[in-house]
Amino acid sequence: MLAELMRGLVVGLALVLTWLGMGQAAFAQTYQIKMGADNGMLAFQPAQLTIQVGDTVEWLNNKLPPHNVIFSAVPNGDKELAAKLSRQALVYKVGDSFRITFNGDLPTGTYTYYCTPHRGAGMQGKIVVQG
Ligand SMILES: [Cu+2]
Repeated sequence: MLAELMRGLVVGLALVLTWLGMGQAAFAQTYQIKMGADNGMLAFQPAQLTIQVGDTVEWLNNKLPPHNVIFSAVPNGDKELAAKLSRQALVYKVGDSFRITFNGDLPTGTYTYYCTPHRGAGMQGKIVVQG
């Protein structure tokens, strides 16, 4: 009797955890950052973004190319990760995009990045990933 009750509890708990996991996936969002603002400024738009673990960021080549995304700082000062996430290649074609999903493999915290050709013009951005 007790064993059956325990088994029922375990199955129930597993179902709830599965449901929670599915819920998280269902609520994961994709955010778009325009490279080159709509108003013609050499900027990422939005320049600052706060997301949750599991969310995806898409950089869209919007205006005034070429652009790229070089991570200058990532959580824990992980230079290897910064290099891995960076998109060195300049994006020339308007409408092209690339994405990064900030899943559980990537640490929470602050990611800062810039665009090489327009760094002097202040084209930089910040993403805060919350757990
Ligand atoms: Cu740029």
